Amino acid sequence: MNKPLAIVLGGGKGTRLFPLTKERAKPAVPFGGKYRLVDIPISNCINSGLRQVYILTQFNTASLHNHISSTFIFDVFSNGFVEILAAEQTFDNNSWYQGTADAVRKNFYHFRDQSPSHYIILSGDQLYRMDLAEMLNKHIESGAEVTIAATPVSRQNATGLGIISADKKGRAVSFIEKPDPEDDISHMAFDRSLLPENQPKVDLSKEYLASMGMYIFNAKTLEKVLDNNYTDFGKEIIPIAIGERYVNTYIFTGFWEDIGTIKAFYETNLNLVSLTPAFNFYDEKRPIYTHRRHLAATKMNFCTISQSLAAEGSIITNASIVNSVIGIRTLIESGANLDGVYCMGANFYETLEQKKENEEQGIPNIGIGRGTIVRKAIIDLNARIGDGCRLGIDPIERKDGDYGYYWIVDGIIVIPKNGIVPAGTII
Ligand code: ADQ
Ligand code: ADP
Repeated sequence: MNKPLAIVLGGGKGTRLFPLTKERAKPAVPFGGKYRLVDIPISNCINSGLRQVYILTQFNTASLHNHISSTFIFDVFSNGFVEILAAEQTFDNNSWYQGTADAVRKNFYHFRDQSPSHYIILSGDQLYRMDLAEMLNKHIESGAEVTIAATPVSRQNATGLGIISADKKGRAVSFIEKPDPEDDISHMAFDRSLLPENQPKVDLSKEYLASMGMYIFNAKTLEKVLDNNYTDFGKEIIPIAIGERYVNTYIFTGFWEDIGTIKAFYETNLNLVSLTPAFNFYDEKRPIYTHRRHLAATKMNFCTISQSLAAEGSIITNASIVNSVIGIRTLIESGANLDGVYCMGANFYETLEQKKENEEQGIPNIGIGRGTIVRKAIIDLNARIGDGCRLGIDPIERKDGDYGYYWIVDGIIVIPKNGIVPAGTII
């Protein structure tokens, strides 16, 4: 009987999503108003019938632990689990995971206990909905030792990804990790007869097959290909395996987006509010699961809100909001004006006593203050944006960098978790 184990690569040092990963492990970064990044790969696993999932992360944080333990609870008969394996908890600090392959290798000891038949290795920072069971079936039918999920991309996008050249049957024959823009890779263009008929059509400009960073390995094969000191799948393990073994491709042409940088994260969140979002969170057959919080419905008093999402538990008063994602428990005060904002919301509501203390200390309450205007920003959890602030609206230079209580990344203003922006601030 097949016994696949899913392994979610939950992130290295998290520098690409900094400062969202300043105080939390990457899988716990809030996404889409009410989810966490890790909900996406785990939901794909559950919707594909995979219920044995490990999350590999450099470090665990209370937010990740709370989220996983209160969200993914299986009944006693299904043998399901979602377990976090953090480098710093299982090994000395000096033996942090050196890369994706190293992270998997260091945890074989846990995986072997499950006697898996296959390992399904997934990235923790991508948005997609894919039937992993179908990929596993194709992998088994093909007789391959390894299968790489691959998606068609243009030459321009090929630069940031691993590019696979495949033969007429879809077998991988060579691989280049992140080719330079100047490299001539035209010989790697794929044969369009490989495109699956039951999936969305592909634009002609997408001539190359990119690795989606998702792999299925026969369990014995993974043990063999990791029996060395190489640290990375994309840079080392996959190209070597292609040279030595039968490595197949599984082509996927549906929506798939890497959201591991601030820019991609911001754009993907804001795309959710477009009239026809690229990713459908409204699919009841294959939902994205998240923490059940039992929050009250969002209340809107005298607001103008258009093309925006508001997660539950928020109270929005006399505000104008367009093109924005409003996360759980967000309090927005009168006269606020948001455009192009992902506001993650808050972990808790402040009590009247806490609000009184804030006033005495001259600290704004959690939420967005009266008359504050915000454009093109990510506002992390529990941030306090005072009254009358103007963020991202005045014609001033905003160079990327760390400005203490805020960051600018790729031109996007980021207010870190628990950040305090005093009343009247102009950024
Ligand atoms: P990248 O995404 O650039 O390319 P990498 O930085 O290794 O590769 O990240 C892969 C996944 O592993 C991410 O989810 C990341 O968070 C996680 N990760 C990174 N270091 C880790 C560590 N030390 N411990 C645990 N998890 C870690 C890869 C492939 C490309 C492919 C793209 C598709 O190498 O070939 O095209 O993914 O996005
Ligand atoms: P994250 O930033 O990733 O959301 P946290 O660890 O800050 O995670 O929050 C986890 C839990 O801690 C939340 O569910 C919330 O109930 C609780 N919490 C966090 N901060 C406070 C606070 N200041 N007062 C009361 N509860 C809090």
